[in-house]
Amino acid sequence: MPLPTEAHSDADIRRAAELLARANSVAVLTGAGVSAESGVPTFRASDGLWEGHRIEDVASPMGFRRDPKLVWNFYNARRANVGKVRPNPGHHALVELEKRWGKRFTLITQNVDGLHRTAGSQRVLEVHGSLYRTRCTGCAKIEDRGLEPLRELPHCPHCSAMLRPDIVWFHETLPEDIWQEAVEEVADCDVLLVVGTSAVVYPAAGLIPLAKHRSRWDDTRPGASVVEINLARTDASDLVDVGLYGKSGEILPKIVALLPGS
Ligand code: BV8
Ligand code: ZN
Repeated sequence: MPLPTEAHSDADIRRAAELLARANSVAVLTGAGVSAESGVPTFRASDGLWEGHRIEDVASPMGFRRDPKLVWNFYNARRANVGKVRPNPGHHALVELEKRWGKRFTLITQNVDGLHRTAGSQRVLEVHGSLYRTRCTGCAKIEDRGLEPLRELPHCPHCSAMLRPDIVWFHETLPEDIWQEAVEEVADCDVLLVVGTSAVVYPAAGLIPLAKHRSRWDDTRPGASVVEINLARTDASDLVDVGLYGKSGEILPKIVALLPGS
């Protein structure tokens, strides 16, 4: 786990809280880093998920066609791990923010671990799917199976075709309705919080320049203020207004504590 090379001052945290306090609508984009303190390995960290497996082998339609058992072992292992972990203060702080902004708050996550929902977040746009759901390769039925242990090669109880995780793999398009909603909310937010993501996977990472540069194609809307919370700088750091470098489980609660009425 890279040690934070950049630090942040209390003044930076206050600036982030002030930007939020003035915001009419808020959007948040999270990645694996927000779940790291809960014990869910991130993708890029040295002992990260992909180490053992090439991305292509375990998170792509080609990989599933080639070796569905390997792919299900990978996802069943992640389902089992998620069953052992709890949301951390970072997840809970985002629940508090949602309570303040209500419908004018949008939480967009690349994570499939379901920890935002487990923490109590109501409106979570899971743009890359969820470990909790299966999708049938035959009748396309999507079912929430919770975290019950699934067979090595689970089949559909309705049409007995093979099931796959209801997850967006590389080279697959994101769920249209959820993605459209995410784009609309980011194109309309006053503040975008970018938490625990390396901002390298697209189109999700494209939401950051969208928030920042939307005035290019809608001059009535000045760009949103972007706040990044990460252990270290990322591919998006040049776009952000406030960079808070440290653990999201420590920084997010500090921001909430500074909001009026806290
Ligand atoms: C698609 C589900 C159309 C699976 C995932 C444009 C440019 C370049 C490439 C592309 C492009 N457009 C499309 C591509 C190809 C590809 C892509 O982006 N490739 C990348 C690798 C360059 N995108 C796609 O394939 C997408 N689909 O484009 O469809 C299409 C259709 C047909 C044909 C062609 C095109 C689909 C992308 C979705 C894939 N599925 N997840 C699963 O989970 O198993 S992506 C997966 O990886 C995650 O969901 C997430 O999105 C990404 C990992 O990123 P992070 O979550 O950010 O995690 P990471 O480990 O990288 O970073 C963690 C960060 O947290 C670090 O910065 C670290 O410092 C920080 N951190 C750690 N601890 C803490 C912390 N921060 C704070 N506190 C801490 N405690
Ligand atoms: Zn079926």
